[in-house]
Amino acid sequence: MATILRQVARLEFSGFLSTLSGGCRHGRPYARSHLGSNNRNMSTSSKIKVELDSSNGIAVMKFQNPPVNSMGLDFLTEFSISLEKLELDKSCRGVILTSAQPRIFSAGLDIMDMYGTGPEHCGAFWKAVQDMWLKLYGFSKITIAAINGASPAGGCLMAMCCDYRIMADDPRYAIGLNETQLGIVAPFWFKETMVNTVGHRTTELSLQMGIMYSAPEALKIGLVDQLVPEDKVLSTATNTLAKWLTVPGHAREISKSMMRKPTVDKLLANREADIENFIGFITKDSIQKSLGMYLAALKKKKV
Ligand code: CO8
Repeated sequence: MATILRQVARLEFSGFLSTLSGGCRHGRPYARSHLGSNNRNMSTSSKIKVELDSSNGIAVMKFQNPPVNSMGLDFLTEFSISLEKLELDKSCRGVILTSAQPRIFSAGLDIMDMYGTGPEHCGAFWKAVQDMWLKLYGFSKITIAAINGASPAGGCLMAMCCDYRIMADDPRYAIGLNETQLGIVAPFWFKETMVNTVGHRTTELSLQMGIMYSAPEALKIGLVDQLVPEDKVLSTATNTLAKWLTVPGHAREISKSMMRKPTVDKLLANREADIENFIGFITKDSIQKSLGMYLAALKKKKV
């Protein structure tokens, strides 16, 4: 555990250092890139590309973690650092999450981080999952998910944390919390994020059955807000964010916090217990067996 925490601390510190040194120009923490006069490339890693357009204050975080944008410990740590930087950057007014991988927004948490890795790694991993959720669900600026592909489990959670969801209008792409299909249980804060998005009854059905919804079904239950052709997902997200920016910022921000703070506070008050609970659950022989079977089926394309 100590080794992993040290690694995470190093990553955080190097992110902090790059904020200070990586081009602290005119009081702004990032260097201008070659991308064009309005775009600053703010990437802290190769797994997530971050570009901020200074003409409109809109940042795009593009997941580029092949093959399926699974969220392992490194990905999650880098995500949280990048988001924290955007929260602190006064020139950023809103963030769009999307994928650079074809057909996949994100395959969710990296199952390999939970399978056969032992309690220490699982604890550090779960803390990184909590960090991602706390930062994204509690993010004060506007967030839009531009869902351009499949989005199971953790991918769905990330999308639900955003203020608005635009999905590619393609029935082959599915989104949902499918944890029970893996023999695992979504924790209370996954559940509450979904309740806050689609309501109690739909969440109960979804969680018990581990339902993955096609894009049209997801629109019908309100899991996503809008479907557009795939090649319009990002431009629609940008236009939508620009519209949201016309609302007085302080009033929108307080309204967002009013809706979400009780859920955020609940996890903040129970972080350690939630980590212990996760470790105890995920390291059980029976749960490891379920994960192993799911992985084998995934590799044989039977999922
Ligand atoms: N983690 C690790 N590896 C993965 C994952 C994942 N989430 N998803 C896919 N992979 C691997 C596959 O095994 C495959 O590996 P290999 O090349 O070695 O065979 C490779 O990535 C490519 O996958 P596919 O061939 O399946 O790619 P496709 O383009 O055909 O399909 C999909 C992409 C639709 C994303 C498909 O891979 C899929 O459905 N993946 C499963 C996604 C899933 O079920 N995720 C759930 C993760 S659990 C989670 O996010 C929340 C857990 C909460 C824990 C609570 C416990 C208390």
